[in-house]
Amino acid sequence: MTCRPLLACALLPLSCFSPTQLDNETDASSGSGTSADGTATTTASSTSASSTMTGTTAGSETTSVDPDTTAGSSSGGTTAPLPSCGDNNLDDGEECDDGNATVGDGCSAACVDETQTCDTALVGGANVPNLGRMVAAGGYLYAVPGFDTNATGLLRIVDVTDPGTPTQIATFAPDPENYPFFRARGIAMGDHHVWIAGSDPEFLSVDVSDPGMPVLGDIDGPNDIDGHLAIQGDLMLTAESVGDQARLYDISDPTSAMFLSLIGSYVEYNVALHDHWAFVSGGPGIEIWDITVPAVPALTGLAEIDPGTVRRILASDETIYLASTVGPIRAIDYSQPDFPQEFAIDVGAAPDIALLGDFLYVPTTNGLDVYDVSSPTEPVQAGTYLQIDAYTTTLALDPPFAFLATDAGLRVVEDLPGLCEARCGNAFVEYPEQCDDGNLEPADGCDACTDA
Ligand SMILES: [Ca+2]
Ligand SMILES: [Ca+2]
Ligand SMILES: [Ca+2]
Ligand SMILES: [Ca+2]
Repeated sequence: MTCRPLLACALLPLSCFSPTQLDNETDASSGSGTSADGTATTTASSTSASSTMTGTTAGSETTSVDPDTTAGSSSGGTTAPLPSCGDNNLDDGEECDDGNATVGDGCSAACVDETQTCDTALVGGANVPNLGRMVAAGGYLYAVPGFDTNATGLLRIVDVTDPGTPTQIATFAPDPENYPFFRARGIAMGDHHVWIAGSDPEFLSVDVSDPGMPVLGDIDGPNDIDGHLAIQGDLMLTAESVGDQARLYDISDPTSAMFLSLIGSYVEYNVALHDHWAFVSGGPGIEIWDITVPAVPALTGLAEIDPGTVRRILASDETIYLASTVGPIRAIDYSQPDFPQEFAIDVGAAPDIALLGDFLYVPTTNGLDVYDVSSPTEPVQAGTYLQIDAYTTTLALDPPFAFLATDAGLRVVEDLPGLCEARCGNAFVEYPEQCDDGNLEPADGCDACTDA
């Protein structure tokens, strides 16, 4: 098991010094990009800086990673060797100093800790069946049931603070006397509250300040059928699969959502929010609405495509991504919001996707692919994990982990590109590095983790 140097190791101090990692170093220094457990780590030759991980949108699961807080990280550029590295004294800027210039003994010739690497691996799983939509935050996973609604409880809360052994700690359902027919579909995270869209009524919020003791916040809205929702800040957009328009709410008071406006033309099945834009998929295609004034939304553009049944719609600053029942993952350029244009991307087909900064996560039949979409029209495969023993239906991200709901239960993969930051000098090739020889010396074939 491997860790991000700051985030994961703070959470998992014992996991950061697994002896198995030493096995990786031979492979890593030879630049093969294949870890000891057989995980194929594709290291593509892209020079794009891909460490910007703010402004995340994964459905409505919002996570921010500030790369500036990760001290000592460098995945490119020119990093001068530390003059004091190798003097057996831990100096500023050194993660370790074992008094030698040997690579592969746990402390590299650049005084970078070799035991902490972005070594993509399956770290855990649990037989939590019938997981539907999920959102992950703060060491907990919140999930609504999948299509088989025989599962106990509407909302399931899984403790993943030890990702090797996820444990369901609580369930929640509204009072069955008053809400006998409530059925959940979409889920998103607000401020200390999980919001669930469903049917009869439209939505509810659950206070998860104490994840082991979930408490009903709000429950309201017109009757809906199998709704989805998106949250950004204090705004929530809900949609349903049959008829009617999407609805925008102010959820600054999570115990009392305030209706603001209607969005969309008709049959608005799935929704996304990004910046001051709302995206709705429905009968006419993908509509782009300007919600700068949330109470008075304005239809700005329409991509006239057959969206099918949209499982997930996500947006970055200029690109919309769709996972639907129609064909492969699709992308729409909305840099001109009044003239959105679909363009082809080759990232496969999947029932769900997630987006974190410049990285798009696409489940495969037996795992998960990661694409660098910093140039959206030319996605670069940045990593993959292909040893999941079951078919993935939905996913959620909470760095450094990706959580996959499969037909065999929950699976947890860690340290995929975008969920783990590359560190030049740790003798392990991590995306977007082209090499890592464990030193920062130039003119030896690997200079600043770039082939030279
Ligand atoms: Ca030193
Ligand atoms: Ca050493
Ligand atoms: Ca490295
Ligand atoms: Ca070198």
